[in-house]
Amino acid sequence: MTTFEGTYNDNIQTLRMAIVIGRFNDLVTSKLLAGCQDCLRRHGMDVSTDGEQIDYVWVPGSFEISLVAKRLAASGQYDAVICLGAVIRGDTPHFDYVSSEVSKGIAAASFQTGVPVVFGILTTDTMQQALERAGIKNNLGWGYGLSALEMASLMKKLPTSAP
Ligand code: INI
Repeated sequence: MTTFEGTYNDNIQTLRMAIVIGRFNDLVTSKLLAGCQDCLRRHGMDVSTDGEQIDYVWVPGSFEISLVAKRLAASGQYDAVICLGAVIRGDTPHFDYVSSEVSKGIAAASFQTGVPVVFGILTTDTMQQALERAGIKNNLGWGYGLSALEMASLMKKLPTSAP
C-alpha cells in the first residue's frame, strides 16, 4: 500500500493560486494576507500582484467569499484557492449567519470542484482575539499558505477517478 503526502516545494514555479480576501475587518484580513504572502514567497512563489502565479480578488465581506471561491476553483486555472476573512462577534446574530454560510460555502466550493479551497476565516469573539491571530501573537495567514501548498501538492499525487 502507499502513503500519500503533500510537500511544500513541489513544482513551486509552476503553481497557480487565487486568494480571495474580505474587505470587512480589513485591519485583520490585510494582516492575514501579508502572513500568507510571506509564507508563499519564502517557499519560492512570486506573490507580486502583477505576477503570473497569484491572482487576488477582494470581496465586500466573508459572506461573498464562497461564491467567488467557487467561480475561481471551477475555472480550472488554479491549483488552490485561499479564502481569507474575519468574522467578529458583535451584539447581533449577524456573526452566526455569516460564519455559518462562509464555512458551508467554502466546503461546497471545494467538494464541487475538486480543487483545494483553504478555509482561512477567523471567527472570534473580539477584535483583540482576531488581531492576536493575525500577527500580534501569531499570524494564521502563514499556516493558510502552507495548507494551500501542501494540498496543491497532495492533489496531484492522489489517484483520479477511473474512466
Ligand atoms: N463580514 C465579515 O467578513 N465579517 C464580519 O464580522 C461581518 N459582520 O459581523 O457583519 C461581516 N458582514 C458583512 C457580510 O460578510 C456581507 O459582506 C454583507 O452582509 C453583504 O452581503
